[in-house]
Amino acid sequence: MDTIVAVSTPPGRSAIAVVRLSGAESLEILRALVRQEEFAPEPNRVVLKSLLINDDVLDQCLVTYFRAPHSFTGEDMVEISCHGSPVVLRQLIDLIQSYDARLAEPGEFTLRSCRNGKMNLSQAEAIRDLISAQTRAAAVQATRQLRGELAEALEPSKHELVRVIVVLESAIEFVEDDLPSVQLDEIRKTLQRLVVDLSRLADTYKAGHLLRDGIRVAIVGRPNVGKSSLFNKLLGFERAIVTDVAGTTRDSLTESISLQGIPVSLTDTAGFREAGDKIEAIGIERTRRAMADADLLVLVLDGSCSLQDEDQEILKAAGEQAFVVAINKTDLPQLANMNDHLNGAKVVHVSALTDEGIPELTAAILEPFGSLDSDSVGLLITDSRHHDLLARAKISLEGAARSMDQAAGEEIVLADLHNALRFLGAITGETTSEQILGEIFSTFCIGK
Ligand SMILES: Nc1nc2c(ncn2[C@@H]2O[C@H](COP(=O)(O)OP(=O)(O)OP(=O)(O)O)[C@@H](O)[C@H]2O)c(=O)[nH]1
Ligand SMILES: [Mg+2]
Repeated sequence: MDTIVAVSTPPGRSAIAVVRLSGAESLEILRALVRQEEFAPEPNRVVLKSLLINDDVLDQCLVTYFRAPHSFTGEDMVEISCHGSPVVLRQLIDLIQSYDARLAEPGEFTLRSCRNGKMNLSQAEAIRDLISAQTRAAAVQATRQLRGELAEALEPSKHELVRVIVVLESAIEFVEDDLPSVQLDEIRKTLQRLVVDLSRLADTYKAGHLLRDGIRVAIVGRPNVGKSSLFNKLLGFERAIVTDVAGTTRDSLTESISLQGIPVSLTDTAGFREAGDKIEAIGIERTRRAMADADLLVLVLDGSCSLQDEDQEILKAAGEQAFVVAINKTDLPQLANMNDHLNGAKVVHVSALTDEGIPELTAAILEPFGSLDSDSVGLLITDSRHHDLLARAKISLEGAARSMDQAAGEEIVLADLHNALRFLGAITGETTSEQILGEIFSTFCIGK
């Protein structure tokens, strides 16, 4: 394997930046950098060294040597913690490249770690997810996957599947007659159980992907009902302008927040009405777009006024989309009959002025997505690739069960069972092709 190098810390100026090297030449390159041919650092021990460039000191750094196989990648590695100066880093990377190392591809350190059996593919993906986690709950799930929980959860199913395959394979090889019906029944039951187990795991994706990717929520309603006031309340600071002038918000505003550990991208929109001028018309067009993009709408009504045509319009525009109705301004005298027009939609009464009902609004926003309190939920499938492979494994198992019911030959049943095993193996990377591996690791950043 050639030796690779990358800056593993983010670009920009910082107190410290870390440069990583991995590959057989790592130690030789370190020796060249410190200009000591005999330099024999103790593995895993940090030492202070001056790195030299054209006889000048480039920087004083802490360097650590990790000897194969006891390193992140399983290869010889060197980590250099230098000062986080883009000028130093540029020169250092150029210098290292002149000593027989090349720039690492995205995710290449982790890819090597997988190839050398230091971690499986789902663990490598967990590193990526942990780094990009937006909330604590998402980070908790990534850490669980990093510890190998997903691979562990799949192990019993894979084990059972292999057992069934062995029975059927040996039936073809050695048994003259068909398998006895008791044994066939047992296999059928095992397949059913596997389908149930894999479905249960696959179903956690509904919640799991929200934890990773978050949900998009748009606050909509006619002008002056208090959309921006509620937006600011949910955000926890005065982001949007609030006035008593109808049509205050002209453009959509989006901010990221965490609601009980779920990343939420929250959008405040321009009030929905017949546009008064060109700017407002564009704003309202953007409201329509935000509505179409949202996973959930918070439809705001003013509880102190009767329902108006514009309110009906927005209810109609919401159409089939998931929405929660927030009847705002409960601190003012309320008109009683509003619920009659809402066809049983989920309704919460709130006041952006007094904070009444804000926790209920938060709960109503999250309700359609299930409870995801990070400490009480089990392992969740968060990655669409894993979900897809589980679904495919399940389909193959169902196919195998059907073939058995139709008394098809063992070969036909086995083809589906082998497919199922391959799909499960691809989750942890045992049966993942080089091309797919390349695609997965290209989603990593450089230096990881
Ligand atoms: N009494 C009372 N007034 C509120 C409440 N929420 C908002 N308001 C007032 O209603 C007016 C409109 O509030 P905004 O938050 O700007 O309303 P909006 O829906 O964003 O309006 P546009 O941006 O024009 O579409 C302001 O004067 C707010 O102070 C509430 O819960 N109670
Ligand atoms: Mg507004």
